[in-house]
Amino acid sequence: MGQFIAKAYYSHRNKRERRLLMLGLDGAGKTTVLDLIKLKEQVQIIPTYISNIKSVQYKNLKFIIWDIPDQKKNRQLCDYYSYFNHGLIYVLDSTDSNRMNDVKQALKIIIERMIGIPVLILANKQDIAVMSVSEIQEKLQMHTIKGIGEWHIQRCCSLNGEGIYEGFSWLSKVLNKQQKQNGEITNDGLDSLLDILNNQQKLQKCLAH
Ligand SMILES: Nc1nc2c(ncn2[C@@H]2O[C@H](COP(=O)(O)OP(=O)(O)OP(=O)(O)O)[C@@H](O)[C@H]2O)c(=O)[nH]1
Ligand SMILES: [Mg+2]
Repeated sequence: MGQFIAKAYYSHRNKRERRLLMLGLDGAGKTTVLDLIKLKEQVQIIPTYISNIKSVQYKNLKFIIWDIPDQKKNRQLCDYYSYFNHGLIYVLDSTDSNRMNDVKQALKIIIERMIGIPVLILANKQDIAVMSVSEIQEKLQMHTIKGIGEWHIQRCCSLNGEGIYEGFSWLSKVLNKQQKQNGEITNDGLDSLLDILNNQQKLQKCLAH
């Protein structure tokens, strides 16, 4: 009986998990966004896993978010992206108009690799922004990317939290809608991925390349 309850609990719990990638150029504010949510939502950091995979409860969903610093150096980690395929949070620095082409290019590469993935773009640092959301939209030309699914650009400031919850709320609505249309998502592969990532030696080797 106990086993049955445990199984039912785990299967219910897993059904509500969504694995999200968090990408963005260096210094865009990814870690600040996650730290902010952590403070407000009592995030439970998975202690034995590498520190930049975090679990955040948002309404009925539990997001497992992988914040990946400096994607250029971590190219080898791209092989693991496909496990975090329920949604993409792309954080961009709204003061950094010089690197918008790099942002556009990075988005194109990842979206063409993960066709149809819902994309939340956090236009961060709006407290000191030099670009408005409409300017960012104009520069990114999201609709021209092959395989683009639902996407949304959210103005935000991760220092004071403005806009962050609106962004997550949009994402959770899209994910809940997809669940209704496509049925429950299973988490095949997550445990093995975390095992791999847990193996620090292998990860270090990846980072060294
Ligand atoms: N003014 C302002 N500064 C911000 C905001 N969000 C982040 N920052 C600052 O931007 C800097 C970089 O933030 P991080 O969160 O470390 O950026 P990151 O994307 O995780 O960077 P990497 O780990 O290097 O890829 C820090 O000094 C933050 O305090 C914001 O909304 N407004
Ligand atoms: Mg960081």
